[in-house]
Amino acid sequence: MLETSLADEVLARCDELATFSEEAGRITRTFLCEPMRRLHARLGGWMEAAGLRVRIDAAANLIGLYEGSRDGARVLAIGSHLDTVPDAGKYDGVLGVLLGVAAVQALVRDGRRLPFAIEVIGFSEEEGIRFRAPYLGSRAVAGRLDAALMQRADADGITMADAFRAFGRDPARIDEAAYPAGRLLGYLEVHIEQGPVLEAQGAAVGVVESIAGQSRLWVEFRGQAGHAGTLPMEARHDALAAAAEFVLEVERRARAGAGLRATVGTLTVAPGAVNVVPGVARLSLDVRHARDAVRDAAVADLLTQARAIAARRGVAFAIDQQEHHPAVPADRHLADLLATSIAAAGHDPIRLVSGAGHDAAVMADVAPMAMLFLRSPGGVSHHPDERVLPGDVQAALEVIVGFLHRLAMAVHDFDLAGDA
Ligand code: HGY
Ligand code: MN
Ligand code: MN
Repeated sequence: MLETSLADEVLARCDELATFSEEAGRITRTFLCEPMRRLHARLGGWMEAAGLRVRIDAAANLIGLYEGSRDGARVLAIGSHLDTVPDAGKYDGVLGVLLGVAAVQALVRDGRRLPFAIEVIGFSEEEGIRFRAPYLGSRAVAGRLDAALMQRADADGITMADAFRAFGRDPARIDEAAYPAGRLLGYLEVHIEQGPVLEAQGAAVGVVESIAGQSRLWVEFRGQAGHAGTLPMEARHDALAAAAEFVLEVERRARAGAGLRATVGTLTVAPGAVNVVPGVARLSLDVRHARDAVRDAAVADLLTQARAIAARRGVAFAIDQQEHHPAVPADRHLADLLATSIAAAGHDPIRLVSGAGHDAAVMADVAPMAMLFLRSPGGVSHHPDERVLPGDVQAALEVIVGFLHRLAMAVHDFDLAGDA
């Protein structure tokens, strides 16, 4: 039985990292921001003290290496993200990175080297807030970052290339973040569930079977601005009224589809004045479902509805940006190994689908992927009230360490750990 002290340390570290924020009194840490640089120094220091060799890669991911028992051993990456949504909780992303560090601390304490190396990765970007594109850190590590994204600007007009330069990274060298083919033995991500399933089952932890697909779109209704006092109601082409109708349609459509989630999370109005009829309304649309065909159909329906609303109101409708990420299954063997480790730690090995997106969905493209979830009290996440239970953190740590030992035995039996 692992001591509680490592789990307590993980939670104390989550508290401390929550203070690295772009906003006073709230946790907001977007891609390549200044607080992230300071967070790297603090977390990198903990990694070094744990026995990891630390580097910051070309995509500003923080990576700590724990060598395997022999040279040229392949790498098990244990990762999650260090960025946050605006006004975030303390655990989304960060907890998984700190549990990876704690697992290495447990190995070092027991004097164990494994037949594979471990790299604990704190991904630089996952939430897709600053540049409206998610998974940037893991996309770079997977060699899947589209170079055209470098020219995309944030809300202040700063391009991603310039943001990299300001952070001390050369955007022209982003390709160097990609792992060489065959180097990764697997990828493990540990994360809070962010939903109600484990809590409803009374379970501390669970194994992710698959990660639901998601579509993210940014769309625009363009009508005609005008004088709020003089423009007759029947002569208006109010962009916000069209957007409002669409928002309610999004809610109605998602409520009608089992397992469907659809959200309008941003809405901006121009020119944006009390006495001007809105000329332009821009909004985001996030659509999720475990089955890609259901999500695709919902997106298509909603776009048809948007065009119909626009036509009826004499406003234009256009899609500004869109990204679609398919559902991703976990690797069956690694998931089974996690389930065995959960059972060995005395817990029910519950399996569940992740409604949230994770770096694991990208990493699954280049390595066998598994995810361990911790119960989220109240299912609360993307909110400052996000919590975890100390006993669940301890259980997760015990499961991770058990998983590492089982994986070590499996790769030893099949001699999978050497150079590919
Ligand atoms: O949006 C998501 O699902 C994740 O939290 N990035
Ligand atoms: Mn998140
Ligand atoms: Mn997350």
